[in-house]
Amino acid sequence: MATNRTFTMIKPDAVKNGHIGSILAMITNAGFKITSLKLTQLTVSDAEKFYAIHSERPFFGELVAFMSSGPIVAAILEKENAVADFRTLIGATNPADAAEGTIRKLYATSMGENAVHGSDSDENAAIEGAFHFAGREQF
Ligand code: RTP
Ligand code: MG
Repeated sequence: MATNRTFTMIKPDAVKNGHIGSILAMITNAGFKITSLKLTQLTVSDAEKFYAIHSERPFFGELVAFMSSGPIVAAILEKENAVADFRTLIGATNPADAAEGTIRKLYATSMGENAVHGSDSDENAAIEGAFHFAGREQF
């Protein structure tokens, strides 16, 4: 299996609730290497661009408002099979369906406020990483 990269955000709910350290520890303990990292905040326009794929969905307005509501942690992560393994580590979108021991099971509060983002493909991981990090911030 090739080493590749995924992109994640610790969402505003988890930052607000004090879970940055615990979530980063779970990520590194699961074998992911952090190659970019920062605390930042999305503007409404940034959130609309980042989640443009969901612009026709009924929850889009709520999603954009939530994702721009406070600071987030953005990171690029490296590991073998990074995209799929990270989605396993975070668990299902709805924390009620997330497996025991996953980040969302532990820290998400609802379907909308679900603690973390994980890219859904290698292609989107590259696009999302470049959206957040300039070349000199990528290691
Ligand atoms: P993400 O992109 O954030 O990693 O989450 P995901 O792949 O598991 O889920 P996705 O279908 O891509 O949805 C993106 C985010 O939109 C919010 N959402 N709310 N209220 C709802 O029915 C609903 N459905 C999705 C969640 O914050 C989800 O993570
Ligand atoms: Mg998604």
